[in-house]
Amino acid sequence: MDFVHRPYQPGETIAAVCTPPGEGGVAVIRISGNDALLLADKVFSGPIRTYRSHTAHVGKILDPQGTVVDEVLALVMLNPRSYTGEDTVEIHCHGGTLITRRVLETILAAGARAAQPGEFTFKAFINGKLDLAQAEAVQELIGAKNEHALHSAEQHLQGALSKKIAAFQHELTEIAAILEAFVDFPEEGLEFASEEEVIGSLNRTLHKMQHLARTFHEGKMISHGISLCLAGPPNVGKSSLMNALLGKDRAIVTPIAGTTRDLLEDDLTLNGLHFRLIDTAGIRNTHEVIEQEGIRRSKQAMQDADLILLVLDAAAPLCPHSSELLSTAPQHKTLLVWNKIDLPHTPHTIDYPNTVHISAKQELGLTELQHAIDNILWQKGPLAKDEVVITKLRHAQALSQAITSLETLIAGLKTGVSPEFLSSDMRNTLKELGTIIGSNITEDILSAIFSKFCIGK
Ligand SMILES: Nc1nc2c(ncn2[C@@H]2O[C@H](COP(=O)(O)OP(=O)(O)OP(=O)(O)O)[C@@H](O)[C@H]2O)c(=O)[nH]1
Ligand SMILES: [Mg+2]
Repeated sequence: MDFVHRPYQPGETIAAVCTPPGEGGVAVIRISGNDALLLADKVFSGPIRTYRSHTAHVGKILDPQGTVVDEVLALVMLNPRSYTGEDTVEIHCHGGTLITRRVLETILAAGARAAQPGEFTFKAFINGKLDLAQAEAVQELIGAKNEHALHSAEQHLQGALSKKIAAFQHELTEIAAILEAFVDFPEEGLEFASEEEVIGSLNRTLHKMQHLARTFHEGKMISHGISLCLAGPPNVGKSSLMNALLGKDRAIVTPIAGTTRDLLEDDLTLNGLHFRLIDTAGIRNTHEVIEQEGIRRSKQAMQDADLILLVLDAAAPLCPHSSELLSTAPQHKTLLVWNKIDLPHTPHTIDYPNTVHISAKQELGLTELQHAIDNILWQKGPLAKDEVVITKLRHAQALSQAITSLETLIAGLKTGVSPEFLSSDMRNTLKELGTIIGSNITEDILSAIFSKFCIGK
């Protein structure tokens, strides 16, 4: 990530294609920087430098010999009213791969530098148009694969997460001032507030921070999707259930036990969430080498999955493998699915926290299954519409560090540790909160964040 590390020239003019590669009606090339208008003026047929901000103009892109490269629409956005906060010209040209490249080459030949991945958003960040959490939300918004993820990314982009963090910082900064005074004049004790008031106030902020941190459970599901593993003994109908959920004939189904040998994956959207569905080989004792490897993978998949559908045959007696799976599968993430209820059967009397009865073959009970999945996932109830959730591991880690420092600070106040320690804990708390929105951030973290962006964003 060159542009983060090398001495950055803030106003340098860069250009890149912002639309996805391939053929389309239009492609957009963005030019941003101090010389954006000057450069665009060199290649555009009209007097771009005289255009008012936020106006669009039809014209031609001309190469240095005056040959027409393409007929385009030029959109002028003067600083600071642009995405990057700099003078920006967007060229809307025809959306072919070759023609787009020619237009871009003409602009680069006129003196623009090719933009690095994420560099427009990086400019927006350093020019104060977006804080870091908002810049990351841009990437989230582009990558959103379900309604929940989109909603959360929009919220973050509008600054909902940043506002929460800023509110924590604000509340803590007031106490920090009291603590600093305490460090300077320890003999006078805590001034302006009693110790109980300070502890009470810190605890209130701590609880809000803990509440936000806990939303990472939901946030992860929303942004990364959920891995859902179908596991169980052979022949119970795991692959049949995979097919029923997907609504297509994805996995091979036969009456022969041991049909599925390998992991089989597909994507599924259920109730606005993205699932990665994984069908596995039936678990049993076998001497067959291929099947053994399949079973090893099944067990690994169960461990890695966010959620397990443990499928058992309702119409057959409980086999030793079923009993073993029932006792070893982690209950908090396992839904017991009794399949084949269309066949004559006496219900098994097994007490398991989350249980449903279905027939994958006859597609009975699938709605109940969906509800049961939802209940396990949203154990704390569905998200409130305006609930701000943490979706990024980076934010979750920083928040968790901030919480730890704050807890140490509160414990220290109660036990009367030396004031220097208190203010050092406070500084750590504020520092960690700051990294979420982009203060005290190192170049390496910036690189890691912006290198995930695509070119043109
Ligand atoms: N009657 C009835 N038969 C079912 C049902 N679900 C699956 N079967 C049948 O059970 C047999 C095994 O189904 P699969 O879906 O291949 O079972 P599996 O668990 O994937 O089996 P392995 O891949 O061998 O581990 C097939 O003959 C299915 O038609 C059901 O709900 N009712
Ligand atoms: Mg199977």
